[in-house]
Amino acid sequence: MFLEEHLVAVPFDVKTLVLAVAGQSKAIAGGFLDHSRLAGTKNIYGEDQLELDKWADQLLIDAFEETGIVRNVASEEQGEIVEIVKARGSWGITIDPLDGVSCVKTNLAVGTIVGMFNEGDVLEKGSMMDAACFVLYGPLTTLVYAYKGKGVHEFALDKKTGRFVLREESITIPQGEIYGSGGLKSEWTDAHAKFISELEKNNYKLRYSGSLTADFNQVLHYGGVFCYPALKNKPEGKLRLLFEANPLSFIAAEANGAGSNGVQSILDVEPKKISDRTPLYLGDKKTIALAEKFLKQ
Ligand code: P6P
Repeated sequence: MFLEEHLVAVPFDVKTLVLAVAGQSKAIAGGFLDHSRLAGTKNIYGEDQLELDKWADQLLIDAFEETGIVRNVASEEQGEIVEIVKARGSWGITIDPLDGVSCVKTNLAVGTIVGMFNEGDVLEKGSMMDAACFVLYGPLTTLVYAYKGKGVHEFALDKKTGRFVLREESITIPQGEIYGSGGLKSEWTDAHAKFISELEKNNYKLRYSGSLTADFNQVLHYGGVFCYPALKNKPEGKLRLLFEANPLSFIAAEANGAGSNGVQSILDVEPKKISDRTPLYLGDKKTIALAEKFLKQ
């Protein structure tokens, strides 16, 4: 089954938005060689932007504008929310155009992460999200989408035909024994260090690539947990609430898993500003419950 056929099961607007991402992902997948120089600019987090970041960002913003149904786009690469005045629709979109872009240098998988709100307010809690998707640029280019209540489904790009073909339907996160944790061990809080030590005592295996989308995708298929915790000198952690934590927590929850900041569901966190960061634990329900048991102490 092709992506466009599978999307018949969701509202037409959601189909339009997911297909807009799928369309641009083909251009992005083909652009890594030509756009990997530094752009000489920094994003709202003060991080150096590659040409890739800005190029992928503009491709996606233009594609969402082209749909005619998107009113606001909040992007990790833009300082402010991009208002699309002539839009006839009211969708609000969050994008991390190229998450993990520093991994392009070492040819590791990187991703595009998208959140979709039909009422247009991208600063709503993640629980108000209607749909989310991510693209993973690895040995395969895969697209995973979720619409509220309709499960999580994965497609792979057939580069011979340019079409996304169903690879796995109704994915649920199994109880697994993989863990990945960001941050320097010396910066981990005692609670997080005790959690990781408990995982290792229970034979969890370390898998960490430095690319959130790739590391989450591994947990989506094999279970366990990906975490980027609060650190001693960074209580808010590193990852972005709107652009990374919310869409991936939405997908995790739709796959019968969970996303937490260590004390509560990410989807219940009230964003304050578009640049909010958050500690993040994504994984199977049992492992996330164990994380919260340690982190709440
Ligand atoms: P560190 C990539 O820069 C990113 O935002 C996520 O994709 C990834 O999980 C994390 O940062 C890696 O951070 O500190 O391990 O390099």
